Amino acid sequence: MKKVITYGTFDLFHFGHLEILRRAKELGDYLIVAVSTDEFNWDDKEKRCVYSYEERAAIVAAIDYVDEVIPETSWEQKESNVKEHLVDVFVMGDDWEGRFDFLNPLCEVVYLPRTAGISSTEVKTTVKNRF
Ligand code: C2G
Repeated sequence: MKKVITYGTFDLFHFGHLEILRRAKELGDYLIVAVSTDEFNWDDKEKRCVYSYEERAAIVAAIDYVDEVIPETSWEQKESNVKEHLVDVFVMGDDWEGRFDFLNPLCEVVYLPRTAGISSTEVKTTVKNRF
């Protein structure tokens, strides 16, 4: 079984998130998604989410492409995750190009093109301006 992993906040889940999960799953048979916790988002990414970790994780877990959801609590957990879960492929959007190449000896590292024209920030702006 070829195992794939990817990481993200997945707040205000949108088509760009769906597309990265779809393409990540195409690279293997089993997709693990690490969803960043509220504490990690606030302490390390200075991101304040609309939805809580529990809500974001539940939405991601409900996606057909996703086989397992784990919490992302630190930047440093990726190497241990890859080892513990026997991951074959590490996937991120290409806004992260090069940032995780250090994982190369452990697994294949793939950066996929972001879906243009959508982001959680743009969703917030659209909702604010349009409604
Ligand atoms: N993404 C995408 N297209 C978009 C928006 C996002 O392909 N239009 C991808 C991102 O490149 C990322 C994933 O969707 O791979 C999740 O994006 P975010 O929820 O914004 O996550 P991020 O803040 O990038 O956190 O340790 C890594 C971090 O947890 C990633």
